[in-house]
Amino acid sequence: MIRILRLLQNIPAFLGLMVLPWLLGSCSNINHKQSTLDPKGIVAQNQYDIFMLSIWITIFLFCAVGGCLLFVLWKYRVKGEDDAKEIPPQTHGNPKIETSLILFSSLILVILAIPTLQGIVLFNRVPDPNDTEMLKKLKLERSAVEDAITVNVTGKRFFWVFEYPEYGIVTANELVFPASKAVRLNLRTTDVIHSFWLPKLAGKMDLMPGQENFIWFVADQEKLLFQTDKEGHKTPATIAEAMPAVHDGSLREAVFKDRSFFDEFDPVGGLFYGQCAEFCGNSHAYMQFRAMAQTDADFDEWVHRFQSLQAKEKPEQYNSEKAYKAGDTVLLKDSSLGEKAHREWQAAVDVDKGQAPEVGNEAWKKKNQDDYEMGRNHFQTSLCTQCHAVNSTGLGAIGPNLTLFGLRTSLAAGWMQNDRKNLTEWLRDSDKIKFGNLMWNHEVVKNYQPTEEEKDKGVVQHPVRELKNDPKKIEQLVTYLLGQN
Ligand code: HEC
Ligand SMILES: [Cu+2]
Repeated sequence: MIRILRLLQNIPAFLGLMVLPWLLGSCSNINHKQSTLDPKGIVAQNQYDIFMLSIWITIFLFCAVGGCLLFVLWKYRVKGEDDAKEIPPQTHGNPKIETSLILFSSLILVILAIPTLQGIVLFNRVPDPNDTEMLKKLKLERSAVEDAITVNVTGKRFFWVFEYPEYGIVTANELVFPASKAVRLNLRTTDVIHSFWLPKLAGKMDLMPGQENFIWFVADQEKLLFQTDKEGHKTPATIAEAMPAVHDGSLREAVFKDRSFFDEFDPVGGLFYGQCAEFCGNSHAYMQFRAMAQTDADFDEWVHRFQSLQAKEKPEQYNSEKAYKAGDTVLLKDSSLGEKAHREWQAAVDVDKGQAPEVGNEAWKKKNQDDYEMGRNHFQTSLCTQCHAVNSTGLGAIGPNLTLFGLRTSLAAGWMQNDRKNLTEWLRDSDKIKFGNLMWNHEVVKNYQPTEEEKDKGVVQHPVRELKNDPKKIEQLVTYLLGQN
């Protein structure tokens, strides 16, 4: 009986032994998308080094204390029947051992404190370009910190706004940056506390209401030059392969190729995955983002494309009193697209006064396909413009900026692949995909009062919630949105 009980006692240990290989197995691929143990930049590397130092110290302590314990258990074990009856001499304390243990523990704390404090200083600001000693120590080029770029990051329930104040441009959910430069991030929130976590590059920092926090990172270009297959096997890659351009859609192509959205490994070395790491409401887990390293030339081109769209004057209504130059764009009502709908026309040559754009007039060309134009019109009439800016910065907008949205790889804050199918689902019923999201649940939508005209047509709620009854409209909106590229 006792034997059986003894055996039963060992079951947890047996189970533990069986689980161990599985646990170790899951640790073997530490280069998955959001791994802290796969640093690719100086700041993350620094945090990793401190972490590993404390790991090694704790492993040493574990072995030292455990070893002493085992040694004592073995040395003073009961050897014979008589042994058990004799009580060993009783002593109280040992000043020598105790003092040396205190000193030793303090020493360990000091060993941990020095790099930690150094790390906090490093984390706190981009190194001074004139501090050559520091730059040498960090193996950083002077230009990397001298030409550092600034991004104002705003956390909103449940997505991210990325503003580049030096360039006057705004985007959302995908942070594009030059791999050769340091990136300063000013972190703010307009609602609750969020936390910016970009594990492979920057670590983690909270965004607090009424406070501006700060974080910076710089990628280690050498470490980005690889590609990863679906199983996590890495192969070396050229710059173009590791950092495909965002501005011409190459990165989008690379990410979508032979990859399903939830695969564990990032296909190219220059792509990073981030996450909100502070519970901020029901869709918190889906508040993700991406950071994309680019060559200097590709980054400049991306900025240039944004600038040309976001600074540009909106096309004006056609005015018959005005002459137009080749390339000018105007808006003119076109009932073939729908009641009250407008079309963009582009002058093919210089046009005199009074030559209104219309089909058959060679001087003007339709700027876009009909479906795109209809989508653009729905975007106004379905009140998407209440919350979204397209081709303008619209910094205070309630929703993500949709300029060049067709170049983005992900949808709904990194939560889905940005393709026709998912975008259609999103517009049909976004609450089903991302429960609690503020495109469906914002008070602007919830408290919407239809106009008399809308009531006559049977509309009872905000047009965003009516979309599911109109697949054609959704299709045209999708064409318009993905056409922003
Ligand atoms: C009440 C404000 C509001 C209205 C109206 C609205 N949206 Fe949104 N939209 C949002 C918010 C907020 C998000 C971010 C949702 C999230 O990811 O949590 C969003 C997200 C999106 C996204 C994904 C963007 C990204 O970066 O992933 C698209 C596309 C989009 N909306 C299109 C539309 C279209 C088309 C309409 C009109 C039919 C529309 N929205 C109307 C607030 C709104
Ligand atoms: Cu969150």
